[in-house]
Amino acid sequence: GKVGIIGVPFEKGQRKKGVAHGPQVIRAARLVQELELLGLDVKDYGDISYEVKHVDGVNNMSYLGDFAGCTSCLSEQVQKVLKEGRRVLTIGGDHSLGVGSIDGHVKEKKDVAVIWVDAHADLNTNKTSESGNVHGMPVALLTSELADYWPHLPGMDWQQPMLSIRNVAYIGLRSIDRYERLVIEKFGITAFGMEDVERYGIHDVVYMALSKIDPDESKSLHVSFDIDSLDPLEAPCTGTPVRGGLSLREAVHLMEIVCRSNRLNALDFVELNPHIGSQHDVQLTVEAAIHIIQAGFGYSRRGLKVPKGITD
Ligand code: DIR
Ligand code: MN
Ligand code: MN
Ligand code: MN
Repeated sequence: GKVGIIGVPFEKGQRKKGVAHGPQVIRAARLVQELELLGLDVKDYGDISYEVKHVDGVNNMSYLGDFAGCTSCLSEQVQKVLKEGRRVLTIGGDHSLGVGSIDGHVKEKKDVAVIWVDAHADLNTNKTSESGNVHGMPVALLTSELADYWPHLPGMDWQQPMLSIRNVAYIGLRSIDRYERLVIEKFGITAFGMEDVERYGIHDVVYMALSKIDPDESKSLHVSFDIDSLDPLEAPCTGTPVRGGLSLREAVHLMEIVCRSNRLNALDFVELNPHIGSQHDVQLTVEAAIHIIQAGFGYSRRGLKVPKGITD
């Protein structure tokens, strides 16, 4: 298998400094080497560099020009990596980058299903957001059913929402804003919160999510993984932690199941902020990140198979 890594040191989708250093600390934890140990051909495309779009602002949407510049560049880069026959690992940065990575994936593979692993639904528009932070809006920007709820967004004309909300499933939810809940109910969005993980277990939750968004087992899969889906006891370094989250074991198993589908073509890993917490906290969080990413690209807790030709 072939994998391409894209770093996105973007942090203007929210207000806390430090998320932009996510790619750097995850690479420093031997990301490339760990993936190579799985027998993968890994190419690191480095961090994206983008130009800020100088556009008129939009009410209650911070740094629209920066966001538009970053995500349009990321979309292009994701298409390029997929065209080279590689699965894409995008490392953030905050979750607003999902607009670029998923747009690129959909443009390249057309039929895409998304698992959004997060404590939050990221389903606000500029009209419903209480924060004005774009990292709380990517799902609403990406999905065609929600297109009518947006004003014209200068700088975002390259992005026409081509993903149906029926092809999106949430796992890990436990902090949903009032209007987000309304939207989830109105459109019957597939959403598994922590209550469901508690009730059914992570294994069944992942299979139920996949059977809803990809019943024919034919779509190209995209996992957009917000590290705040994890319990802050295991991943403390993130901007908006919420108690009572997924265990690292549950997150790893989620990724193992998706990996076994052989259709995981893109993984976003976002919201790790190494400027939050102690040095020990950062080490815990980065290690958790590495384990989750490894599981997504084929690491087996049963031990790796011996390659053919070594034993015989
Ligand atoms: C909140 C927080 N729903 C907002 N969202 C976060 O700002 O829209 N997403 N933290 O990850
Ligand atoms: Mn998020
Ligand atoms: Mn979140
Ligand atoms: Mn280990």
